[in-house]
Amino acid sequence: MPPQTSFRQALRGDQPLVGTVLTLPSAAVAEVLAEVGYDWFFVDGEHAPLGIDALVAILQAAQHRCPCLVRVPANEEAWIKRALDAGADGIIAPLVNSAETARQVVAWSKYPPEGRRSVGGGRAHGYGRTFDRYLQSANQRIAVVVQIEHVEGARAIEAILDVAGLDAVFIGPYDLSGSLGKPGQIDDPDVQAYIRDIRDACLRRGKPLGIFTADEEAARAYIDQGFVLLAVGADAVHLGNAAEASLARVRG
Ligand code: 3PY
Ligand code: MG
Repeated sequence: MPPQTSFRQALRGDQPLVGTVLTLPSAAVAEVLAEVGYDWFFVDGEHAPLGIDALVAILQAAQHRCPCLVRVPANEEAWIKRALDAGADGIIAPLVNSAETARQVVAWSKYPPEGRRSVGGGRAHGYGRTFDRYLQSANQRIAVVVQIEHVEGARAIEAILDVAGLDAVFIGPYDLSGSLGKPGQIDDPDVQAYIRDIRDACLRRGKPLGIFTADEEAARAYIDQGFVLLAVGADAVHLGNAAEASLARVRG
C-alpha cells in the first residue's frame, strides 16, 4: 500500500488485506512481525492484556511498516478517543449488536460535523506539531470497523449496514458461536449459516467485509468468497508454532 493511501481507502481497493492479531504486550514482537509483510495488524485491546501504554508502544514499533487497527476493549467514547489519539489507523468495535451502538461508535470516531470526537492533541497529531493537518484529514483516513459477532448483531445486520460512516464489518466467529450456545464450534452448521448470512448482506450492500481465522486455507477460501479484511492467527501462536516446528526439525 503506498504510504499516502490510508487504510480506510485500501479497504475499498481490489486487494485483500491480510493481517494478524497482536496480543502480546511487546513492541519488539510487533516490530519483528511488521517486517514480515502483513498488510495490517489487528491490535487486540479487548481480550489481550494491552493497556494504553502497550498499545502506544506497539503503534510506535509497527506502524511505519504496517497499518494498525486497534480493537477497543469496550464500545466507549474514552477508549475510542484514546486509541485514535494514540495514532491508530482505525478502530475495531467489538460486539456491535444494534444500529444504535454502530451510530455511537461512528460518532465517537469522527470529528464534527460528521461526529462528535473530542478534539485534543496526541501522538496522532504529531504531539501537536501536525495538529491542523490531522484534524483536516482524520475523518477521511480513519477506518471504523464494527464486529458482528453475536446472533443479535447478525439479526440486525441490515439496520447496522444503514448506519453512515461504517467502513467495514468484521465477523467474529468465536463470539458468534458462543451466542448460539456453541462456544468454539465455529464449523457448526448454524454458526456457518450465520456467517454466510452476514457475508451475503455485506456483499449485497458493497460493504467491505472481514473475518478472523486461525487457518490459512480457510483464509484463502474467505478471500475467494469476497472477504477483503483477513486477520489470520495471532502473534503468540505464530511464535509457539514456529518454535515447535524448529524443535521438531532438530529432533527429527
Ligand atoms: C471472535 O471470533 O469472536 C473474534 O472476536 C475474532 O476476532
Ligand atoms: Mg469476539
